[in-house]
Amino acid sequence: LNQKGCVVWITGLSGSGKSTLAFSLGRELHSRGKLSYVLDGDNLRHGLNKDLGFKPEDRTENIRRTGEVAKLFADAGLICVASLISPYRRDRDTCRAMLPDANFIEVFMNMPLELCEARDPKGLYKLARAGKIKGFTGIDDPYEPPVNCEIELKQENGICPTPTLMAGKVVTYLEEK
Ligand code: GGZ
Repeated sequence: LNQKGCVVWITGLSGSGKSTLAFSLGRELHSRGKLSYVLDGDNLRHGLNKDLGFKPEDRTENIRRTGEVAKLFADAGLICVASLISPYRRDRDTCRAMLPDANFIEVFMNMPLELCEARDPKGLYKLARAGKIKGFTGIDDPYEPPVNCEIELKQENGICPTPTLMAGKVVTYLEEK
């Protein structure tokens, strides 16, 4: 295995396309013979992090644990793709600090709230607007956008790039580094 491990950390609002990008990236890397593993926030909350909710201290612990596991995968030589809202800048920086700086690639899914809310794949924004979910990111809980991310993905001329195109941008970045 001729491959150096790293962590690709995807942050953004619910419905911004983090999981879709993460799994698309996983497939793209696989097709190039690269070993990767996806740690998806929503999935981890069914297992490793099932004891955690969405209070700020729970999110912080969710991100810390996931960062530690991502570091283990990177140590093992894999490209670990983590997709979590990870709304607080300090928590993301905690994960960054666990690795040599070049091995932590922060990817910002910079999609407008209106787009995420219009997609609303699980109807959670609707519930949050109705006050049935409290502390929902972007509605009544903050999202702090990165100031130091390695890659920013956003709409171009009002159109969201396809997951394949976005995954390609990340792969290009990884290849160049
Ligand atoms: C944000 C919430 C909430 C609240 C449930 N706020 O888009 P989804 O549905 O499928 O994925 C979201 C997931 C967020 O988990 P993370 O581990 O990524 O969050 S964090 O990094 O902030 O710890 C969303 C769903 O859980 N969800 N309640 N209140 N998202």
